[in-house]
Amino acid sequence: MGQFSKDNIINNVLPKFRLSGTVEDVRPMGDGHINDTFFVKTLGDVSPDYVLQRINHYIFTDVKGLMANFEKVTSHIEKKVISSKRTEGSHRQLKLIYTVEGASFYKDEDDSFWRCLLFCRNHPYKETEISPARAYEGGRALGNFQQMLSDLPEGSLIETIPDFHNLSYRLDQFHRSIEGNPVNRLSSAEAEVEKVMARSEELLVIHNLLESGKNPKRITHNDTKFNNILFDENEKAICLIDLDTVMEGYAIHDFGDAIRTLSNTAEEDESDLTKVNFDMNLFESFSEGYLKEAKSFLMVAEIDLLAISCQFLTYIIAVRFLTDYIGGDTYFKVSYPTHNLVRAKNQLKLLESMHQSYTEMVSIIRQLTRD
Ligand code: GN1
Ligand code: MG
Repeated sequence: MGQFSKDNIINNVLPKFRLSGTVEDVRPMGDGHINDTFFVKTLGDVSPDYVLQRINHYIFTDVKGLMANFEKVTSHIEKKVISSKRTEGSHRQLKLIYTVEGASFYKDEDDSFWRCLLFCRNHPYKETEISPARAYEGGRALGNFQQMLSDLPEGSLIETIPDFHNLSYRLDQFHRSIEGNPVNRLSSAEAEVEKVMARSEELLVIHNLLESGKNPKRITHNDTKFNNILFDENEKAICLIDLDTVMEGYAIHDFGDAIRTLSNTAEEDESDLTKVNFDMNLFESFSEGYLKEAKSFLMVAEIDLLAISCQFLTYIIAVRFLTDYIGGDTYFKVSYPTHNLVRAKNQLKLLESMHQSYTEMVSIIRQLTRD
């Protein structure tokens, strides 16, 4: 559990929250690259289990604002769920557990920020063996999520990470890391640097199109890794989790990021690149589900960018992984020194595979959006 001992969590952190039941066990959970997440098991079957998270406040610098976003988003969705009277699909929601003092988070003496959620069971499945039915459901869940947040009043949410999917900014960071070369890793990443450079102009065109204002800003999730969608035992989506980056953004970012993770035939940090390929069937199923929900509110300018958004997001994340590798691993959690380089190589291979499939992707989106 890194620097957090189970005893410290049980004795000093959990008592600050309004939990019911007796804590039986605390263990690390999930594979997020930013926050620390723990599963809190309570004794017996009567009281619920919980998820405890230590928020990375070096990355999310305004924790108060972030938690205010969280409360607004979850309560807005909850109201929609209640009024729609729907019980299946993505119509359940994360539930915050307040501190005994009624706050949405607890700051301890070491300046760690903790929040607690009701545990929501994700029926386990293998990420490299996703069925088309699950992909379709995931697509619907995303479309539905964007739809439910579409009437949040403007200015409701703070920007938790400025310029998050801003490619021009990400490329500036990339160039700065190359110029600085702070830990002398540049020579071990030359081929990848070259691959990034080779696609920059072409993909900056997409960035410029977005900046030109033809695509409306919406409330979007911005971290739609497929494993941020929870599923029940019938492969029905429960809800989207990891809401820290929910803020104003572009619908296509969410679509592209979900496809980036779903359509990869290997895990994001697989080092054997022969295993990394783009899965067209999953792309098609997800797109079908997404468009079933989103076709009614998406503008033509957005639909036109759906296919390219997959390469766009894959490229942005590749740039971010490579920047972090060259810069000395200051952002994403790593388990070994070349972890970020391996992730960047993986994304660049996926990008290449998507690039080859692009024409077919465009025609699938066309077919799915034909009236
Ligand atoms: C981070 O926290 P996690 O692992 O869900 C990152 C995403 C990246 C992702 C790559 C706040 O998400 O943008 O796509 O890693 N989140 C943040 O796996 O930077
Ligand atoms: Mg996340």
